[in-house]
Amino acid sequence: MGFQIEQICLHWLEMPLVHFFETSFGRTTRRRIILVEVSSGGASGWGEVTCGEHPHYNEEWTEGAWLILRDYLVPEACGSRLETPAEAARFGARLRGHRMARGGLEAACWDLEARLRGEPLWKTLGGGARREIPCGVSIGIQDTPAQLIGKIRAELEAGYQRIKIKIKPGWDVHIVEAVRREFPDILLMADANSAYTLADTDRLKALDEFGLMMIEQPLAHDDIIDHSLLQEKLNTPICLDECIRTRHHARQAIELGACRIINIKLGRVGGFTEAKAIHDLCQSRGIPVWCGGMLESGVGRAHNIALASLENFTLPGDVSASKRYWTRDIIQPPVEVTPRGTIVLRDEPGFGYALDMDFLASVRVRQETFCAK
Ligand code: OSB
Ligand code: MG
Repeated sequence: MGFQIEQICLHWLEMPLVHFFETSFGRTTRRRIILVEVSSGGASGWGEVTCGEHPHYNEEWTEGAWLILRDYLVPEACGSRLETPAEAARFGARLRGHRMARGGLEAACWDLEARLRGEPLWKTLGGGARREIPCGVSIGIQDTPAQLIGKIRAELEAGYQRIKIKIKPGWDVHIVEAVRREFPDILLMADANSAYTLADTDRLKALDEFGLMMIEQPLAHDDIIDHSLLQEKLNTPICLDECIRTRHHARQAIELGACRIINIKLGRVGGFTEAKAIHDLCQSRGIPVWCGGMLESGVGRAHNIALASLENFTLPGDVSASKRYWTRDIIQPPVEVTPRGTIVLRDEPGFGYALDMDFLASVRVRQETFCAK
């Protein structure tokens, strides 16, 4: 199909989270979210920039992403003709980093293509390997272990298939032990967000005892070699998140034995084109993948659902119901999870949900439109 980009609108939203989310790098209570709206022929496609409010998960943050979009990506994209949405991956290809900003624009182009074709985004992507996406939850560091246990119980009762808890030095072995004692048989994993070094090998090795599905990104955000040394020592599979930004990193990590599982995040890798390439590579090497989350609004959430319908997303992802994050989401209906702990794919064109434009306008604090004549 293809299209010419006639207009791009950037929307900056601010929305409080239902509950704070704490990782080894800090606590988030309010999200600042950039949506990218790309228009052509009377239709609009939407993408979400998934960076945090501060450059702690990676180097990107909302304010910086806005400038990268305004000063680099949007001027390059405006007026461009794309034959396929995969060509949108070229926008910003000469920049170093800033993949989440690029990914927001790229995802909007995929959504627009799907809408122009009148088909669901999962179909445009070549997904739909399953009609229901298996879902897990990511539970942040809490103020007390009892609060964590209570939250886990509530999520299990809601049907979620696996539980991920965040760990950091001082909130790790005894916490995993307490959770295991309470829930001996659940699918359980831990995410360290780069809080450890090889000097902590014994501490991480102590986690082997608790039958975790995986430990996510224990070491530095940009390291592959030390993870391969650590993986040799652990029985628990390592899953890499932060340090896999491209198919090139995925290949290096697999060849060095740095992980046995990869978390694919649409923004972190710069969009659907790179996400699909990493997915395909992992599939050919027998490495299962799952879809990570970045506390997205309904737009990014819907994109994650489409992505997670690709064949090799065999493990439950961090893709969960809107109400875990927002009292009101910007899409209609909100994303809901079945009692089986799944999200059912939708057949509407594009990302599959309607935008609640009135509510979106009420949480928008900044907006800029480009390349309209
Ligand atoms: O490491 O997976 C992560 C949230 C913000 C930054 C990093 C991470 C996360 C999550 C949340 O784990 C996943 C979600 O529920 O969206
Ligand atoms: Mg992670």
